[in-house]
Amino acid sequence: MSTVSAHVAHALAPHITDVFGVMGNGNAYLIDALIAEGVHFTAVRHEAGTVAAADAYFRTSGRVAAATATYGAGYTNTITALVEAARARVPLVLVVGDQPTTGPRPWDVDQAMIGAAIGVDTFTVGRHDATAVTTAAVRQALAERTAVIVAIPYDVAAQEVGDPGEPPALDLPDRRPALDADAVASAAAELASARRPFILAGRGAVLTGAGRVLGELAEAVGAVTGTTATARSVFPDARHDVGVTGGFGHEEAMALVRGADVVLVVGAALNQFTTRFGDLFGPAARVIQIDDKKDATHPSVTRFVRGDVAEAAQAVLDALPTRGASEPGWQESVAELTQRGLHRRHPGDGMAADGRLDPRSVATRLADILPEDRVVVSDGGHFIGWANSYWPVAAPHRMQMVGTEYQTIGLGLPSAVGAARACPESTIVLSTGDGGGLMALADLESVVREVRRGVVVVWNDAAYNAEVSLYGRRGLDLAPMLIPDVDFAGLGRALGAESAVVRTLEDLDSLADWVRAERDGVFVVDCRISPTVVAPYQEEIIAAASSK
Ligand SMILES: Cc1ncc(C[n+]2csc(CCOP(=O)(O)OP(=O)(O)O)c2C)c(N)n1
Repeated sequence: MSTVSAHVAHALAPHITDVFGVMGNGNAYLIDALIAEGVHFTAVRHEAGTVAAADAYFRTSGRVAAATATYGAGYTNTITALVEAARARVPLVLVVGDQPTTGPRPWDVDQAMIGAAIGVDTFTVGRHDATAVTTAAVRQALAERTAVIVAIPYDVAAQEVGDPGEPPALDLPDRRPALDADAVASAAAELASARRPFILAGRGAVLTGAGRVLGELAEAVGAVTGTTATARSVFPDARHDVGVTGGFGHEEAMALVRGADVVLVVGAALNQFTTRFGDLFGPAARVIQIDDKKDATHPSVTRFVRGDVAEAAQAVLDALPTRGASEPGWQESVAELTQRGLHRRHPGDGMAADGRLDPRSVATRLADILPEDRVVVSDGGHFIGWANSYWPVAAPHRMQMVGTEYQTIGLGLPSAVGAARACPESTIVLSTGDGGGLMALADLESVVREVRRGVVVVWNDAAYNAEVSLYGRRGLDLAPMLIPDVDFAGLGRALGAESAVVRTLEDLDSLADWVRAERDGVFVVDCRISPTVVAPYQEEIIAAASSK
């Protein structure tokens, strides 16, 4: 005999390796059954972390994400992370308890309605359909690349319902939009005629594994390439790549991009950050966009090709009438830039006038210290500019910016746990602010317990500096934007990590020694940086906000 929860676990097990969870009355039987099925269970300490860890597990490994929480309060604690996963097109199954089939108890809420409100479908299992319903949920998560909820009503979770039998085949429907051959041919002709072509790849290129074909396309037309912040290093050949575009980009490289006459945008939505609030491309540039969305996502787009990103890029490559039409020296201009310091950034002044560290100097020194096998996980906040501009990225899965789609902070610590499960052989480096770090503090315990080898970099400026730099300048009361000097090194030590408070650049030597010793464990570097050094990308945001 086996329970409804065991049927759910049995249907899930062929599709997942890992599940991240917090246990409660609503999912106790499920977790037990998943473990019995051989699925690896990782405990996190806050339910937001269950989804955040699973989401980062997918982003880093490409494998289906799974999380679990109990009903009611456990479920509602997951919502912010769940919105992020759904909007970031992460195939994720969240299994939760739910109100009994007999109706809500005083501590229940209408969970399916909350799911509907955030655009995430709920698949509620019954006594006799748990296997089929769970399989349908997995099918939707994968076919639509989205998050789904499997809900187990409280009164059926532990009911014995007999042998689950073999789960039905997944039979994934092909949801790729049909390619318009004329649109492909026109895009290919336009690209082939370009004198200074530029190919910009975004996360859609990473998600569909388009890196190789985009590399061939760039080679065929003689294009300069670049990426959005979430697709760094997707092009296999770095020689003609200007790296990240937008506010994290290098000034001269962005000037080069502005000189492009034809731009091919692949799997990038062209948001305000990528486009530098509209300034990335020259006014005369023709902009071709390949995306699976219904329509072009930006007014600058002059030609839209709808399709699966990798498939459409391949079709454009196949349809090229000529090869290598670009201006002599166009691609080589990237090499010149590289010689002149494309990958070097302002080294900072060591110390800022307020006696705290210049974050640019810390970022520069950390770029030397951090091991090359790293997977960087970055939470959100003003500090994101430092890791993104100063630390090279070896492959797309080695830099994960979490929370970007929903613009949420506070998912960094549990995301590091998911990345560690995805890449156990790598050093996991978390880049977090003090604000986001405190929001997710419960899962510092999970990081110390679960990350085999990791470094937690806290950009500790005693402030919500994204706010200080914007609203502080406008004269709003600073007090709510400030945070006391929190001792993250002490917090780390209390939970079993090694750590250092970093007040001078020399204080980073202990981290360098630790990295050199190649020891396992987690090292918390509590970097006391100055809030007065504002990142260039943030200046762009401030300028755009004040021109409105
Ligand atoms: C869940 C959530 N709450 C609040 C915000 C607004 N917000 C954006 S950045 C930020 C400050 C983050 O502070 P910290 O982590 O210390 O990084 P810093 O900006 O100081 O570099 C805040 C509060 C948000 N994006 N998400």
